[in-house]
Amino acid sequence: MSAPGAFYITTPIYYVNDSPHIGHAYTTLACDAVARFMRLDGQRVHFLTGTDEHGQKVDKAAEARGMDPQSFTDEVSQRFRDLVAAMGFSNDDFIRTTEERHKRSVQELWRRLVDAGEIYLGSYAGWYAVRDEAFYAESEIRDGKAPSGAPVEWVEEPSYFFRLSAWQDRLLDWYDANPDCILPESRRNEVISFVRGGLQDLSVSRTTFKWGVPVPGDDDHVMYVWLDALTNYMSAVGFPDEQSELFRTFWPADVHVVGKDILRFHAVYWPAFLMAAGIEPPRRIHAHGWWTNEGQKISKSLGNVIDPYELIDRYGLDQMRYFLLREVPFGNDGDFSHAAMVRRMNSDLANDYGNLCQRVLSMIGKNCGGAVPQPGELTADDRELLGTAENLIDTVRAQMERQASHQALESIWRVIADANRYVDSMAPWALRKTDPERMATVLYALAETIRHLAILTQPFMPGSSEKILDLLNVERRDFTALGESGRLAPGTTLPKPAGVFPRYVEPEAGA
Ligand code: ME8
Repeated sequence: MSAPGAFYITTPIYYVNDSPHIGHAYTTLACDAVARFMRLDGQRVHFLTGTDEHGQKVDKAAEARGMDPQSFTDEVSQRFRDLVAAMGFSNDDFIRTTEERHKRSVQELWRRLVDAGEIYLGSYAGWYAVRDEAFYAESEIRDGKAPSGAPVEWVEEPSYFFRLSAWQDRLLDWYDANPDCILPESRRNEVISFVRGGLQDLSVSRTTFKWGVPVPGDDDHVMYVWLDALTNYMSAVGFPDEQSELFRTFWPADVHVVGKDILRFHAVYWPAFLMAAGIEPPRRIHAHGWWTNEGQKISKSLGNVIDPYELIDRYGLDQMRYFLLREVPFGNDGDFSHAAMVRRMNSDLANDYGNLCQRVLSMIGKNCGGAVPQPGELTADDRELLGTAENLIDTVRAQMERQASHQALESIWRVIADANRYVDSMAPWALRKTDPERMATVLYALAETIRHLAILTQPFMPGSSEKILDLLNVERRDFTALGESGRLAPGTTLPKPAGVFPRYVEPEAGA
């Protein structure tokens, strides 16, 4: 993996044939939560996203708009950058495959593959799906379509080939030696059985259009867009300068997060290219599932594409982030529905987390002079709640090491439920008159629990967590502040409490 203490995570680079939608936002969000978590946990993180700008699909989209491909890609790539800003993503870099640093890197990879005898000139005659930018064997074509449903066209042209067929056993050995290199397990099994079924040499250049990186020494060919695109993960950390600090620190990548549609490219072709060039393959490829909209496949022709900006406007950024990360086990398919979104927003956020913070902070505001209360001796119940909050990091860390944000959130919400039960059973409002010292202890234990919760929810809901930590006047917010070392100091003045998670209320009809 990256050097000790370093962590490199990537999203796919998105095609610039179209505007970003919820699927793109989701993949980058999944990475953002992990990247933020690792930073708070003291790792040096490199989080990369970007755009895939070459190939026939983008070329055709530019042509359809009557634009030259470079101006077209400049325009559409900017929309992906705008989404990064709107979603508050914390990526450290944004790569475009039309940048010089990338062209230099992919041409060097090509030369190394040629030097290693892994590329030869031949000619291709077969099916190609522009929508998938993928070659398909005759046996894969059903009713004139690719297995993905994409239309195919017959292509015959001179082509360079990569000797993929020679890599079958070494790929199988690699999967075998690295049980977690493809997640989830069900997808790993699919990849292994695909490779066991035998591999064909792969066409890695095209001659019928020009929009790509030229093949070194043969300008008639541009490189196959997937060889070009996959290499972005290395270009961004300085390849071919393998002695650079960036490359030595971050290569091989710890995890490439991808949608299930592009797993084969990442889990078969990419490690084969790298091993063939004598470069270490990535540590993990984690494939997530597909979002549908109110039960329907998302597609432009159905007109049901979900615009991330609309979700942010309607529900709020952190609410949307929470929903996407919590609703679906990472790796599974998931459905977006308004009803499910509102349920999560009102029940998990407003009722469970929001209400806990609101109750505790307003009781402190009213009954403790607006300052962190001075606790008395802790009872077994108090210690149990605090212990649960303090130990939460161990559980969540193990879950985040497997990119399982949904599990991490479930674990955090179990502690929120514990804390709410504790409030109900301790009834601090009743202690106010009968035993104010005990009330102060209970509110202190709760404030400390909320401090832990808010530190841990930062990767998922950065803005709201920040507000809660502000309300507790907490300065140190990384994970070293968890436990005793960051304890709230009794007597610290707190700002006036304010609600953090509003309830969703349906707009009045006609409003
Ligand atoms: O494939 N649900 O780019 P792309 C979940 N350029 N995720 C979705 C989704 C949905 N309905 N729709 C899209 C490419 N995605 C290549 C990648 S990488 C070297 C090159 C997400 O613009 C998901 O992550 O078609 C999927 O893998 C990605 O968008 C495909 O983006």
